[in-house]
Amino acid sequence: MTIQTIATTPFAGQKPGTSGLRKKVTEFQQPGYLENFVEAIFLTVGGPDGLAGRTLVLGGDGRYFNRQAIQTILRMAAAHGVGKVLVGRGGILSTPAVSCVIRKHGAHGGIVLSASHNPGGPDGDFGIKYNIGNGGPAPEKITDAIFAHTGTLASYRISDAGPVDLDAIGTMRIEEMVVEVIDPVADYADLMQQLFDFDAIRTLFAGGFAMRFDGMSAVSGPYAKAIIEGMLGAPAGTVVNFTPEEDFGGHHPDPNPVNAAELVALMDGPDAPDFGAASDGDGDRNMIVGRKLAVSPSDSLAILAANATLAPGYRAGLKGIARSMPTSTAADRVAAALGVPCFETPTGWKYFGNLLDAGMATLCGEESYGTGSDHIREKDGLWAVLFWLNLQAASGKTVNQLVQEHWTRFGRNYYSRHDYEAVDAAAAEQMMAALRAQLPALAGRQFGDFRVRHADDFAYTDPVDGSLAQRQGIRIVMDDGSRIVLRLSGTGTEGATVRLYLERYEADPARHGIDTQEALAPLIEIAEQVSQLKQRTGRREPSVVT
Ligand code: VG1
Ligand code: CO
Repeated sequence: MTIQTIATTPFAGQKPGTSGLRKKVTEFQQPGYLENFVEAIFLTVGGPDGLAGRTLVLGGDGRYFNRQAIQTILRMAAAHGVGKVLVGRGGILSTPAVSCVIRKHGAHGGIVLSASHNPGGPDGDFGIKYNIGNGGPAPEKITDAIFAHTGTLASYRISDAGPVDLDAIGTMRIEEMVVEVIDPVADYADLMQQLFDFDAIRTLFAGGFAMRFDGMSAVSGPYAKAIIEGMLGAPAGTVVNFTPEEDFGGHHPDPNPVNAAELVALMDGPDAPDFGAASDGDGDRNMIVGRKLAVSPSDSLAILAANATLAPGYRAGLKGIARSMPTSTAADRVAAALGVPCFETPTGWKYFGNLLDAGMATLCGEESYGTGSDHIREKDGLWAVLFWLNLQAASGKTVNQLVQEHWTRFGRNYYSRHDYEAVDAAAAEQMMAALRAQLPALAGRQFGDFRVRHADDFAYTDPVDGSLAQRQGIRIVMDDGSRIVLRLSGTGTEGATVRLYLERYEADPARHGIDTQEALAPLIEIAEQVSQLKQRTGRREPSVVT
């Protein structure tokens, strides 16, 4: 084994987006492409003393190219003098498990290989993300530094050692570096047991409570199988699609009513179990489904917050709640009722890290099926599902009852997101520029029953370190609190994806049964009038409505 220095030249566009660097697999397969980005990570996070003696965590969602990338990264880590790498067996670690393992083992950081909800396979997407020592995604100052390094690289360092066996738990060496293959589930399952009342959930299942968890042939399957069936005693067959496939079985591992249509159809039909749930490619998203009711992720955050003390890990109450800007303001009402602060952050989990580290927030959530807490520094799909199981076990109420009662107490925030995927990037940019130009004229403007109270391009100053994130999305807030939000996705790999978020508050319980799109129709119209989204993108309809 020898350490080699390989000459390279920079690749354009290795800029991490909302959640790491995501590109087509074919782009990652270019010689040197992955290596350059990993070299840039190591140069950035090593500091003056390099990475000598440090521990890193490494794993991914099992998608195509995962195993190959892991072998390359291990050989590069060895060349950079890393002391030890903890790698999930088979190269598997869900995103929340990486966060958990980094924290539990006091690692310097970790590398997550995932493009999350993006499709996998040879023609699909791949991704890589660096997480820091708190277990969370690297903040922008680090991702910016990584990007800067990618522009100036002339070489990278790598050991010429052969591939290591990832399939057996155990320890081996590459150069001086220790590679420890760990059980991907154990540390995570242990943490879940500390947070939730597993006895009560076991009793619930023993009493005949029926559930379906759809692993979407992605990474959460092994976790859900071990915890829900193994530890909580749910009958075999409760967890379906539990084997991570390199192409996710050809499915889109994005748990929403469109992509998890089979689960939603089951929950709508005569054979519906009591509870349905699903997770995404890398296991950090969750979908919660009751009978004939897919819970809006924004509502899920609010409901978990309002009932948090039913779970042992949250018995002491919440320090605060944080939500991303496009997420509905349902959680704000709960925070107000609890007398705790509610923070509004830009899209992406990296903005929650400081609030969690500082003890300013306990629960966090995003409208994109992401919910989490201070137990780790990533959103956590299975955690949310276990939280909902705990609520049902402790309260004896169904998902439907919990949701209805919440709306009766706090009012209902009708909410929807319309995605226009893979549209022409220039047209999308022009639309955003035109929106920005209109902002000053929007305030005070009347649109039918709605009057604009406030319109801006969302900017966020981190209350902990003062860092500023600008241009995070156009926000149009009406007098009654209804909102229209427009932003461009930072996770796509084709053209641009425009996201239009719509929210309308309804206090009157007699009006809580309206179809969501109908309730939002006037706002959808105003959004089109202001943005000319359809005309500019040449689309008659959104690609996905959730
Ligand atoms: C999307 C979601 C965002 C989420 C991000 C990563 O980002 O909107 O809320 O944090 O994906 O989720 P964007 O920039 O495409 O809107 V995951 O589960 O793909 O890591
Ligand atoms: Co994800």
